[in-house]
Amino acid sequence: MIHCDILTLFPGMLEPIFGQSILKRAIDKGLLNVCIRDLRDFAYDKHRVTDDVPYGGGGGMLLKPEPIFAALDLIREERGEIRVILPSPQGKHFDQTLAEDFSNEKLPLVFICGHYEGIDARVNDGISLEEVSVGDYILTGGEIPAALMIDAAVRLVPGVLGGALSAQEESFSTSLLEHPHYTRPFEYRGMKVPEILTSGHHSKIQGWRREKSLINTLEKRPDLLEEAPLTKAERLWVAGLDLEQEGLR
Ligand code: JF5
Repeated sequence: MIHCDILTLFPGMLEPIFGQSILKRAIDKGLLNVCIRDLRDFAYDKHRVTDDVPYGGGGGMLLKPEPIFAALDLIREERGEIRVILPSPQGKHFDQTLAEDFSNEKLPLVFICGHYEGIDARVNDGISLEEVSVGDYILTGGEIPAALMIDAAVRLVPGVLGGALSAQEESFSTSLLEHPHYTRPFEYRGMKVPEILTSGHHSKIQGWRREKSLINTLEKRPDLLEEAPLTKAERLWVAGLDLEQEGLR
């Protein structure tokens, strides 16, 4: 079970994401709890202002610290100890290992979604939090990164995916790309499904999938092969393929 609170100025960006498909089902099954909180509700001045101009000038707007501190105070009162995440291009990179870590987290995850030019630095300095980046590019806000991280984590919670095996099976073979998948029809626009997949010969199918997985990884993400758990025989076979590829270029 994953619990998360999301602090945002734009609840409407997140609501539909959690109201559909697998995330909705995870919530309905009690495997995910999401509490979207409008930061504006924690702006206590007359006009409920959440942003302001930066000291020193330079234009743009920053999120003010008070609504964020007030929201975290309330969440701590409600929930006790929490783990605070700040989506930011300056953070450590989100990856499958951190997704697994989030999926096993017993503390509520609290995401602070920044907007505009960023957030008053006192949020970062005054609160124990983890800055996490979902990639080296700049977005308009932290909502999409927050949803992305929750999505990656929740599919690892047992019972969330249809075939309980699917996520497990994958996480065994992390660091390798998948083999190609086929469904009906058997022939489409002259392209046939590899015969072996229709043979019913389970061990041969396993062997074929492993080969395709290795080839796919060599072609698209050769860097992954360094860390991947290959057998000696597989290493030799891949080295041979690599030379062959070299010759064909
Ligand atoms: C954000 C101020 C946060 O842009 C991002 C981001 C990029 N990679 N990972 C996260 O976060 C949103 C925008 C403005 C703070």
